[in-house]
Amino acid sequence: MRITNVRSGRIIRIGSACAILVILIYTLFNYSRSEAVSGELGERTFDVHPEQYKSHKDVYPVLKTELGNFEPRNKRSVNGPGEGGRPYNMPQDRANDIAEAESEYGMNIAASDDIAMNRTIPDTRLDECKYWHYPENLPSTSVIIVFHNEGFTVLMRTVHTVIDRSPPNILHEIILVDDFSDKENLKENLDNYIKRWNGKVRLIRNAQREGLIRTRSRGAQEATGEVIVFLDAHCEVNLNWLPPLLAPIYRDYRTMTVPVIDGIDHRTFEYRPVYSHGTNYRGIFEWGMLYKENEVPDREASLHKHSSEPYKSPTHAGGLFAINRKYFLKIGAYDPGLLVWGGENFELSFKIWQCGGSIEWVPCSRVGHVYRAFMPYSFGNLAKNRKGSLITINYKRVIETWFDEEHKEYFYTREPMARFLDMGDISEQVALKEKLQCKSFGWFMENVAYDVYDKFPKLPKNIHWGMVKNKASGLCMDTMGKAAPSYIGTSACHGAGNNQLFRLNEAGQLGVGERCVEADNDSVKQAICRLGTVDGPWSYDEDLNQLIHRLHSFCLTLQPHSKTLALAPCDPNNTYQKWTITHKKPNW
Ligand code: LR7
Ligand code: MN
Repeated sequence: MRITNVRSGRIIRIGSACAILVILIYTLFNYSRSEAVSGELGERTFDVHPEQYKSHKDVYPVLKTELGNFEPRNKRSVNGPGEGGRPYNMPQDRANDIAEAESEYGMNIAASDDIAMNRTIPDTRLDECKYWHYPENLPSTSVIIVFHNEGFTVLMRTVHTVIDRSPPNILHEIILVDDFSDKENLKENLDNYIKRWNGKVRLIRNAQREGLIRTRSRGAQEATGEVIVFLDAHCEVNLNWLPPLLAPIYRDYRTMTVPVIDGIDHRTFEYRPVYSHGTNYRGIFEWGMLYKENEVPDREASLHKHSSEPYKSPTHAGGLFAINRKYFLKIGAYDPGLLVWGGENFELSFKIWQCGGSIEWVPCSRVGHVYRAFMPYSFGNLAKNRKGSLITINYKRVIETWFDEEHKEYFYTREPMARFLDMGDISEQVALKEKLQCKSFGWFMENVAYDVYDKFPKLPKNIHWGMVKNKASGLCMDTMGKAAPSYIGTSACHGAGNNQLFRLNEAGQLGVGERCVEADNDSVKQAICRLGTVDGPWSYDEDLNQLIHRLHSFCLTLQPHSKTLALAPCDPNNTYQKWTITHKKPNW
């Protein structure tokens, strides 16, 4: 098995929703056709052309030998900064501008400012995509873009590409929702700029900061199209991106669709595919609720004749998707108790799947997204009076609503601190789940997210968790905030955050976050845990307080002079080999 990290050109960003570990499993595709049609329509209170659900005639895209009905006929070839999606390397004398832009926006807005709004980008689709013909009368669409302090040209390029690359009769409107930005050029300047679109682009502004989750729900309320498409405020949609996204929704209003996301480099604005050509991935998760991607398993791939066809996915990254507006509102939009950023992608996914809908990824719809260097904004007042990680609070709300007891246990094993977090009141979410008669999480795991277990098996219980404190020195094991793989260090014990929070499980795995502690004679490292495994070499001697590496039969030792960690022959009298692993209920 090979593990590949994609996003930002094969870089993993751990600890954010963009921390995507793509797992390449080379599967043999079995081309046998079976129709993934939902025959039963359920309650229909929507204005989504009921007659089309009675017969499935004319609602399916058809692959022909002639160019697709929505394919652009004329292609441009232009020279200039960033044209063709090529990297734009700014001259050396602009180094200060670049540094300033990067630190203010997490991306090089100075480069974006030099690049044409309607620049050309490479067509990253499979060639086959050009030959699909879609139903002509696809549903009218509102594109919703929420933003907080985004770079002006990046935000406007998102709008320009949507206008330029969407069929005008299908694109009903673009709604920009300003989540209380304070940048000057996003005020009057923006009001004036969008006038060129004669009302097709609408701008609404929050009276206070709401966070992206509530802001999106507001956009959905305000929209008047039949389908809504959400985009982050730093995207470029690719050729003929919209019809393939709409076709599955037109067929069944309970299907949410997700484009395949390409990468736009935050420094050079190079536009490039994230996945290797022709391979399909889908969204999954690990038990700490970090978003992951996995090559589409055979069980799903074998249902499709063409690799350009949409396929089912357990979840999605969060930012870019299309959904029938009334359906989105009927299933409660997003849980309004979710705060600012994170976990909403899982909430919506579990809700859709468990309550009768489905999620499809659409290989012929491609949208570029700028992966930032870091998150440039704070959570502001929204994080006030919240103890502990806001994102983990969101995860807790989602898992307490949608998981069953067995799976909740895996989450708390992986994120033991989450037990102590105050998630607020979820009774309305639970009532909604009852009302919609949603299926169990077990059903979801067995029928939809079955590939999660292959990579992230059920977790054995923790024997001990918390700070790993050395008796002789009083120091604690510490990740030192470094990215894996790297050495594990030691520092004064504080137990705050996650850097000193280790877990030893029944199967001998010593973990910290999604990493595992690995050791040889002269070093102790953290590395991403081997996929598909939950065991490890460690055991804890309760009497001698030793952490024993069973493979080497050596003990974990703090080296007195360097304060670094190593393995050494076990010596019951050596207090540098004695460790306690303890946690306290946090003092919140
Ligand atoms: O308080 C805020 N208010 C906002 O309106 C914070 C952000 N925002 C806006 C922001 O301007 C942007 O347009 O919300 C949008 C998303 O914020 P980002 O771009 O900072 O998020 P992200 O790209 O780092 O994170 C991903 O996970 C988020 C979890 O809540 C959202 O779902 C993002 O939409 C999502 N992005 C994607 O899925 C794009 C693909 C990246 C990956 C993986
Ligand atoms: Mn984003």
